[in-house]
Amino acid sequence: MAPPHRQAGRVARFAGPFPPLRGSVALGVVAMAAVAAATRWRLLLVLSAAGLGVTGAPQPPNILLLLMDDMGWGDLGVYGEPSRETPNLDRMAAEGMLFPNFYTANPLCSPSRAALLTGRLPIRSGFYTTNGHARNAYTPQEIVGGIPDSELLLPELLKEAGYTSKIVGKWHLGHRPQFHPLKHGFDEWFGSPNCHFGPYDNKARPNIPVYRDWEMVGRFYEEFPINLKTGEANLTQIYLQEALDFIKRQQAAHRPFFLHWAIDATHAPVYASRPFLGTSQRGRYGDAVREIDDSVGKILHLLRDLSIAENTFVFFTSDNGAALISAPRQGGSNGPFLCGKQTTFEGGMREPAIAWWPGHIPASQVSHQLGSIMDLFTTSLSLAGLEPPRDRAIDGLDLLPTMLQGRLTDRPVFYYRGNTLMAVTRGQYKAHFWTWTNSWEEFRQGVDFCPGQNVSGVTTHSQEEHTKLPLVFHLGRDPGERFPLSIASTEYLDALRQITPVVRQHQEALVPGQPQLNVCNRAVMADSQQLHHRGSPSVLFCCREIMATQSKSAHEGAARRACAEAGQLSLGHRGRHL
Ligand SMILES: [Ca+2]
Repeated sequence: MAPPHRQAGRVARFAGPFPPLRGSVALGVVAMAAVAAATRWRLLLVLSAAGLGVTGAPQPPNILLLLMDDMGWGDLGVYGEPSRETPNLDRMAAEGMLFPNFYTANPLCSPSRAALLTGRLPIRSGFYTTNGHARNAYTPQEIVGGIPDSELLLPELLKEAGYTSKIVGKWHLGHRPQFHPLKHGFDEWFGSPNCHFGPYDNKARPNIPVYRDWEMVGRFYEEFPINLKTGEANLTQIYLQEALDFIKRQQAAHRPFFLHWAIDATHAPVYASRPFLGTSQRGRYGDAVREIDDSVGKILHLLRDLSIAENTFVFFTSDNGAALISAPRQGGSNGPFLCGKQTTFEGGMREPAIAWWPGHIPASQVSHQLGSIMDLFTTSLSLAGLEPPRDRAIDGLDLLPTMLQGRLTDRPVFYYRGNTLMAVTRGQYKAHFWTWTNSWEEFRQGVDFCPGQNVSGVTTHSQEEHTKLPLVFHLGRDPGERFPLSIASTEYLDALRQITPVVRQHQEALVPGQPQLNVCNRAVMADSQQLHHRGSPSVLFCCREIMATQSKSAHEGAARRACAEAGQLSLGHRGRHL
């Protein structure tokens, strides 16, 4: 018998027609037709599943999630980028629905990707670290954690409705064999487990591998060259072909598909192929965006050519805000928003977002729904006629009523760094309980998450606690978070009255997952073989932490000896300066 979560996940839903439209003339007939169609195939799915002999049931819609890497809210023409170099994405928005208030779940790659595929805040799935307050974490090569088996990923659940799933591009949910995407529901993979940093010397640290399904087919900077000097790499073209081939094959086989196109040309070091290099007014970063835009145009064109556009739901967004530490040469734009990647200001968390499903989502709509990357999980299940698992907290909303009927749902947005709840938005009000950009130490070395944007008392370089008197901003009037409301104002008190109970409820119910992204896993560090990356900052950090503890556990003792053997720390003062 299937375990309970499987049973919960496989329930095909027939919820009856959506409730009547609420007075939106613009949405009228098209939305009604979409609702009717969605309802019809759900009914057929249920009848079919119940063995009532229904044959030839229409397929649930294909799902195509286009996830960008470090692309900012302000990088598309439709979001106001002055060069207007994204005609295909702008057209996609004109044919679909734009979400100006759409958020990721963490301002860093790994946790936000885990959130998309699980529908859960990273604090629940374990995609955080306990190594330091408010510390963001991800999965570089030496992190041994990854997506736990206990998490249910979107492709695993979609399998129950007959979907074939492929991920193209960056996985970033763990590089060890047990975390491989094909062990977590994907049927196919072409891409890498990590960022395309490098080149490395291939001795102490190998270049990042590239996989086709189970097989490693090469490495970045070797079989898959990236020229750091010129910015030339053919990767976006390869990822485009992977997408087009997959779509054609699934269409020919009449199978519903889920394609997660998680490409990374806009993550530093940014790259583009030769025909796009030097073509943007924005420099190399713009070249990368132009190639992505062109590729999205080709993908949507293929869907039309194959006559499956009306049966394919497409959503475009990014995993976190633009990396301003690399801007303007290697990083994008967060438009009017404060700071960028790594921070819980709007620039780190608010993302470009476009939904496209011709004949269903009415064209040229702007939705002010507060949306989240985690909604893509729940919405995709809804499209497949599935319900989210009932045995765990799910943070994603089903956005279909928003997209098909224009309905708005009141919901908070939680902004985490690591395991620290930094801020919460409800409606137009955002309350910061902690402010922090990066440490003074880093800042003095030239690392700046908010270049040219310092706001006194807001973009702080020490961790400032405001849990008793949060900093509150009205994001409608002040999207750049520059003018905190006066704590003596009625508006401030009203805003807190709305937000405080939401925070209390969230924190009381929260059950954090086992942290997966600690750089300092004692059991692993005890193995001196694991210290082969001994020059890396995370190993140095871990050794320093191990040496500072007094624990007498076996793992701890072995880890201490391994660190000492690796020559990282000689029990003396050197560690304090690492
Ligand atoms: Ca990213």
